[in-house]
Amino acid sequence: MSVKKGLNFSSALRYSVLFFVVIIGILPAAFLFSSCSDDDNDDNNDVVDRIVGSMSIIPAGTFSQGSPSTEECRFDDEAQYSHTLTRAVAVMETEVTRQMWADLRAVQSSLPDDPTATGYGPGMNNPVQSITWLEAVLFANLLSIHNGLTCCYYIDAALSVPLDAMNYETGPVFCNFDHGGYRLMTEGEWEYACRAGTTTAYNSGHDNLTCLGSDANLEPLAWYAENAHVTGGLQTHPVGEKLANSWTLQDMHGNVWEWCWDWYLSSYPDNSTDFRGPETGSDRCVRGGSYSDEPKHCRAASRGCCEPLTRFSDIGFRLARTVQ
Ligand SMILES: [Ca+2]
Repeated sequence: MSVKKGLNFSSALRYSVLFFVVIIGILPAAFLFSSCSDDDNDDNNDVVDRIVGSMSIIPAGTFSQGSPSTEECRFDDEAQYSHTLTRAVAVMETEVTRQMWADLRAVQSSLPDDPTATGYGPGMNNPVQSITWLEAVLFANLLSIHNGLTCCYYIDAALSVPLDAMNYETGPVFCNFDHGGYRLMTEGEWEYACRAGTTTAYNSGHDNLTCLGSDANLEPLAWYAENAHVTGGLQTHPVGEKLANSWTLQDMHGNVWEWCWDWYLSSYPDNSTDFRGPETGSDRCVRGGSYSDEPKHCRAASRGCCEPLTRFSDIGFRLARTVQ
């Protein structure tokens, strides 16, 4: 037989204490998830984000950015230099998908509609595309807010006014790379993450066999112009279907070009540390090639650039976080 106990004074006192403990715990948490300027969860070493999925920790290191002079169909803006990256970053294993966009919008209603031109990739697991650079950094800040992380993007040089849905199209954008929130990678970080220690044209350890047309060395790694046909023409494909590099990153070659932080500069610096591009410019860099590109544009060293407000169906993005 069970006995249902009444609530005596002692129990009421305990429940009252419990109530206030819960309230005191909830209020700061609620504030944390609505602000862009709180402390980062530095002790949160999770590599699976609730919105954007698995992230791989990419260690600091030094590598040769660019392509060797012997690489086939390279371009003049790829001259190699030694680049040291002093910060470890967590990098999304895939490009941002339409489902990720929808999931963030469900909890951050100021995020604009998914800009994807669905005629070039309708599936929810296909990458977001036709996105402007400014929309990409807005997504990053809103994801930081959702996860209680300090935002990286600001609209003032003093880094005091966070970029948000009301101001993201108004002016210059500044990045605090010391903050732990989500951000685009620099070009150097992107190529370092793509190569995963390789020095070849592709991150599998193989060079390209051709500049145009079908390339058997690219086929396992990328959706590109020779294999991305579906009924109706060339399209993006669901993320994560091609082989990962040794740092578990997929679709670094092909599917969609990925926005990076840097303003484009046609020449690299001499040996550099944490190079982040020029202070100003007209075009932001994109990397990796896309479903509509030939093999030469899908090489690890290949560089592209577009104006920040450009919308092309072959440009998407992936995010990273400074973790050390
Ligand atoms: Ca890609």
